[in-house]
Amino acid sequence: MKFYITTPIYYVNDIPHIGHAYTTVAADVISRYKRLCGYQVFFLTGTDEHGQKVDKAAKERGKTPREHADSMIDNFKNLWKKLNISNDAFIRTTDERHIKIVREILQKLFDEEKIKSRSYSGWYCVPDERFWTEKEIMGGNCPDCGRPVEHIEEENYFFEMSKYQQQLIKYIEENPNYILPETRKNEVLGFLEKPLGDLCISRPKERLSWGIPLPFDENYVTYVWLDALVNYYSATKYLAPNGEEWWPADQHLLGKDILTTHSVYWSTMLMALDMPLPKKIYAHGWWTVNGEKMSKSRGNFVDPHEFINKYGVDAVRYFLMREVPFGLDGDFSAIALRRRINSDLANDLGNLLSRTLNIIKKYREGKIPPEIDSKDNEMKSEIKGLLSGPTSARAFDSLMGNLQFHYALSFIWNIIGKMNYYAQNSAPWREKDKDILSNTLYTLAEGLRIIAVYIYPFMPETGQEIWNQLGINEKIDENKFKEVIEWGGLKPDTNIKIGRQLFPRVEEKIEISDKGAMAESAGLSEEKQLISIEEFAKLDLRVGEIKHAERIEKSKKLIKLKVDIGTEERQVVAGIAESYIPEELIGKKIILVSNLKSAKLMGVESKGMILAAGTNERTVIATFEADVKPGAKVK
Ligand code: ME8
Repeated sequence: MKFYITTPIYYVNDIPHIGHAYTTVAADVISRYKRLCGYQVFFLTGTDEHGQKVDKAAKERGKTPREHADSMIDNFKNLWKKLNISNDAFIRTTDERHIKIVREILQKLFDEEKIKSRSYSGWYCVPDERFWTEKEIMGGNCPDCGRPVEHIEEENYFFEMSKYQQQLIKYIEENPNYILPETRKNEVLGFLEKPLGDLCISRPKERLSWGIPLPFDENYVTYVWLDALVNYYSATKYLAPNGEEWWPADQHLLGKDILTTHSVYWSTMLMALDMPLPKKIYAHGWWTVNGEKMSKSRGNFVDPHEFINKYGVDAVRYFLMREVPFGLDGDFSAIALRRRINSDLANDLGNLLSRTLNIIKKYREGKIPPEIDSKDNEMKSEIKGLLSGPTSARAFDSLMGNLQFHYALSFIWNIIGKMNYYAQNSAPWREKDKDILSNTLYTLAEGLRIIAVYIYPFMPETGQEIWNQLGINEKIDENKFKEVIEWGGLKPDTNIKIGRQLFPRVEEKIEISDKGAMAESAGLSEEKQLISIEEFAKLDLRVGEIKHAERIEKSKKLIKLKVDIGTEERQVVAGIAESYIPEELIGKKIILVSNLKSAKLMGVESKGMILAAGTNERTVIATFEADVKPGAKVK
């Protein structure tokens, strides 16, 4: 079983930022998971080094483009190393062998009269390295990035892309998983409703010398995209393992910014070459900072090194995969990252491990106790059922196969939540019955062993550290996923090795060292922290009395409340089910934000929000010192 996955090859005009890290981490998660499932994986990343953009960056630094590219690639390689990226190869478009293959492909298309010369008049956007027609540009600017375009009039070579328009539409329609997510597929089909032009694939050397010369006319170099896209194929010829046939790729992973070039330019080129198309193209969403595009000139460039140095590599990997459903856009915020570290990593996962190991140390002399099945209970079988067995493996595999990282992690954290609840509620350390204590501790330790396997693709160091602390002297990645998630792998009598705290808690408030970008991204730059009294007055805060409370089925966190606010009874959904049982809420006087836009949570309408504060352990709702009437305004 083979699996070939690629990231885009990144331009070397600048250093990589969190957006580049995002795609690369996602590709790494899939690669690690596939390897665990027994696939032989070829995971390719690399750099795109030709073209006007890189040429310009080199000139600005007083270097030749080649010197500039050579000096930049370690920025990528070092970041991937620091992020524990397990790529099998790193391609550079300046590699001799890549250049040779690009030239062979161009020659073939030219010989078959699929590339022709004609005069060209149009507009070029340097940052996007894209041509646009007169009709497409907007007020002299690129319709995509909004920056000024250059007018170009010259004799050029064209790839007859238009001839493949109908074939491509048919292919996309017949292969519904070719372009994902579905919204992106529909965008591409929408784009293909308009006539597709031919693709200008050359630049005269006197205008741009930094590119691969056309084999049939050395006065021209090839358009950077044609060179770049071929990397996915050329790498299979000189960088892939075992000298086997690796084309077509199973998965191209990229950002939505370059979906057209991949789904239209690359697909039609492959059709013209009579080559198979990649099996899947997945375009993920875009990270912004405070709603704005990230760039050095805007000063909101998020440098992954800074966060890895502060919080550790796995916290950053986890945040990127957990915070935003893959496919959607997200806004990067340091505060959100810190919250995730404290809640999901320190509180949920970290506590579960330290709690389990410390009880084993105290009550079982640091040895994994045996499992005594006859004393099973409901909670235990639920944990067991969720973690191991073919149904769990299938459910997880389907989420991973559809790149639903966010949901895959929620699935695991839901189980971690249940295990923490189990640890707390069976209060094992107070239990007199030795068998029940052993049984509970075995369930927690064995559950953690399996959790470590599930999280390994996302957080390889953490997964392995959990195994080490459980006393397992094996490497997770030397096992097969389906076998290793079978219940019972942990041997009784194993000596545990309590080690470092997995995720120390971090300060959630804005830190002085946070750059402007991060503070702003949390919407809390100094200026923004202060509001006027008029702005405060916009909030309609009312005293409410809770009349009715019930848990929302299938939700761990939500409770549905009926709140009397004097004039009416409001339905409000609150995320407090882990801190309160519904009965104890009845009769409490709370503060309700009564003019909040209504929202649906797990399909239940909520009209307002009750105020509460979080401690390390629980969420506590705000109430009043003395009796106040429902409906009174809170000022
Ligand atoms: O386009 N949010 O290179 P590039 C999410 N060389 N992902 C982001 C991002 C952001 N803000 N910024 C960058 C090129 N990315 C070409 C590709 S491929 C044959 C040639 C990620 O350096 C995302 O994967 O501009 C995006 O598609 C890619 O980096 C663009 O990298």
